[in-house]
Amino acid sequence: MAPRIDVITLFPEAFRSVLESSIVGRALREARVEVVLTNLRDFGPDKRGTVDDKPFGGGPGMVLMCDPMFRCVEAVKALDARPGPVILLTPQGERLTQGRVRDMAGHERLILVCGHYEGFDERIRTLADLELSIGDFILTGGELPAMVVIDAVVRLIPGVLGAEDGAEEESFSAGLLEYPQYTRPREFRGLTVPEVLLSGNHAEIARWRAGQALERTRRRRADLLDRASAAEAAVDE
Ligand code: 4G3
Repeated sequence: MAPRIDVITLFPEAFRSVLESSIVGRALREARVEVVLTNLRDFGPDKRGTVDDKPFGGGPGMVLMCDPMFRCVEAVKALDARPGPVILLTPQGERLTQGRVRDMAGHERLILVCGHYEGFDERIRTLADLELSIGDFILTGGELPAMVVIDAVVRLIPGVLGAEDGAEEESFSAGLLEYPQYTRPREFRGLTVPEVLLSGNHAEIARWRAGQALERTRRRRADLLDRASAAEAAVDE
């Protein structure tokens, strides 16, 4: 059975672009994943669908209320028998990494919750198995972070990318940045392609690429290099 991603949001229509994008759209059409959007507003107490209120203690802005969110998460859980982690997208969460994306892709079900306004009632956090942040910046809502999670997870579902792309993920999720790539023409406005790539010597090409990936990582993202030292040994061979 295809994995299922539920999204709880006040702006379900915002997800159209991602769900209709070429790769995620095809995965949905081929039923390799199911994405179900639930509008939190449907769980508000009145006809308006009010889901926020003024903060106790005063202060600016509005806060998402407990009752609509609790009932919504409970209802969404009941839509499918399979269990799965409830994940809140918040700036206070653990940082999203490829490793956490891989963990999420291993679940048959994910329930993503998008916060809004100035935040949510602190008690809503008790619904979450995990809080995730896509980076140290504030957005107007959790929708874009949820779309980032959907895109990153769906591309890891077997069959979603071609076999070659899948293999690529294996080697470069080892923690190195990608090596430089080139295509025709061999010379463009005086910019040339490294000779080794035209040599046909596949062992030498592999060695060059590994060295480039390592060097690029050292220059741009030295923080990633601890995990990549194993790759260094391969280049030294
Ligand atoms: C909850 C996530 C939600 C509390 C959400 C703001 C950035 C991220 C929100 C709150 C978000 C992120 C909605 N902004 N970095 N905004 O992943 O203060």
